[in-house]
Amino acid sequence: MTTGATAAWTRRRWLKAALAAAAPAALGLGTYHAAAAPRQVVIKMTVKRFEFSKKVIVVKKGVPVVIEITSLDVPHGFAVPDFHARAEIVMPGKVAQVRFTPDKIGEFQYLCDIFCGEGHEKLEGRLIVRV
Ligand SMILES: [Cu+2]
Repeated sequence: MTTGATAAWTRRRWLKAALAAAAPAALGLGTYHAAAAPRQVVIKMTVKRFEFSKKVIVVKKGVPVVIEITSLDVPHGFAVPDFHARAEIVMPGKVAQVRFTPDKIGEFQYLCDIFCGEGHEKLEGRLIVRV
C-alpha cells in the first residue's frame, strides 16, 4: 500500500537520479576524455651507415608519436630539432625511443646528430605532419 506522499517522494528521487546520470553526457564529458587522449602511433625503424630505414615519416598533428629505432652497426643519434625530440642509439641492437607530439603542420627534418662516419651529414629524413 502506497500513500500519495510516498509516491511523490519516490518520483522526486527518481528524477534526481536521472538528472545526475544525464548531466555528464549533456555537458559532452563522455567525448571529452576520448578527445583528450588520442591514441599514440608507434613507428619502428632501423639506422645504419648512412641511412634510416624510413626516409619519410608521415604523422598527424596532435597525435603522440613514439619512434623506436635500432642501430644495425655503430652508435647513431636521432633528432627532430623542430620538436626538440632526440635520442641516442648507442647500443647496436638495442631499441631507443623518441617521444613527441607534433603540434604544427608541415615538413621537418630528422637527422643523425652523433658523428658516425663520412656519410654522417647525409643521414637524414623528412617528417611530414598532416592535419
Ligand atoms: Cu651520424
